[in-house]
Amino acid sequence: MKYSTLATALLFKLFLYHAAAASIRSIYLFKDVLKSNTASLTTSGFNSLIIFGVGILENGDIMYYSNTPGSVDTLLTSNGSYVGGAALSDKVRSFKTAAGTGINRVEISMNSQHVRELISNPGPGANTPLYRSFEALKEAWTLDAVNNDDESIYDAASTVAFAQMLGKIGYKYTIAPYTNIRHWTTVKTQANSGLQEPNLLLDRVYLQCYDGGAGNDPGSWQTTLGIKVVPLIWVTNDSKPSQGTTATQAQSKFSSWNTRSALAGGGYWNDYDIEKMGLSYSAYANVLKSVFP
Ligand SMILES: *[C@@H]1O[C@H](CO)[C@@H](O)[C@H](O)[C@H]1NC(C)=O
Ligand SMILES: CC(=O)N[C@H]1CO[C@H](CO)[C@@H](O)[C@@H]1O
Repeated sequence: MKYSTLATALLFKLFLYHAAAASIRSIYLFKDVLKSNTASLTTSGFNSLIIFGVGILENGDIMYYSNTPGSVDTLLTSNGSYVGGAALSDKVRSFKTAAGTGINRVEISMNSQHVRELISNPGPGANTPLYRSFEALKEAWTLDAVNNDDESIYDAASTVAFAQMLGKIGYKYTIAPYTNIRHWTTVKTQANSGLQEPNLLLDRVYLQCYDGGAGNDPGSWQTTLGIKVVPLIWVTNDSKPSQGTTATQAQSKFSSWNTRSALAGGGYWNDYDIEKMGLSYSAYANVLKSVFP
């Protein structure tokens, strides 16, 4: 009796572990979420959406920057309250609740502007505008994680303090490096100090393997970082065609990387180009489903 209870508990743990360890199939949302094709984004086979272009202002408010013609920048929080409007919160919430959705994780992606200054003064306390802004936005958008796409500041101490503040609010923290592996190794090691799977704070690494990061080898990054990575490639694009990757080319890139060292999943930069270039969400998502089931 005792033994079988124990066995059941162990099996359940094993099941949970595998459920939690499902491969990551991600795409960055560069296009205004109010204008992109939500049905395709949620039902093509992706499970993780990362909303690009969110930023912190000098006073700790959060802005959603427009990257789409005809859209305007939208203030999301003001002095710790959500002010982004119901249209946006309904849209972002729908990613995980729409009929037939495969999305189980939504992240926002930002650079590190103003993080160092705000973490130094007034600090990461629960009464600060910065803390309350992230708390309000998490609630309004039902977010799971904040993605750090710092490509210029690289201040490890404030980055880790910010990540820990987000962890207290209930976010996971993720990174999107293209270079500076030493910085990211420091951040990962400090953010996850004393933590084990599945309770890691910094639980995902989306590695840019295009443009400035075109030479990156996901296998060697994950060996150095000590955590599995999710390589990102850029879909066919008319601004830097040389960095564009068709679904067929993506299939061979992802599968050859994954054969050499088992990865956490794969992902794409970005939805705007898929729609602008008239490409198929399903074709790109099917590649991820086949290499990272
Ligand atoms: C910001 O919010 C705090 C907490 O609700 C409040 O005490 C403070 O007066 C507000 N500041 C401004 C400028 O509205
Ligand atoms: C993500 C990105 O840089 N997309 C670019 C693709 O090409 C168009 C047109 O050249 C640009 O406007 C986009 O910014």
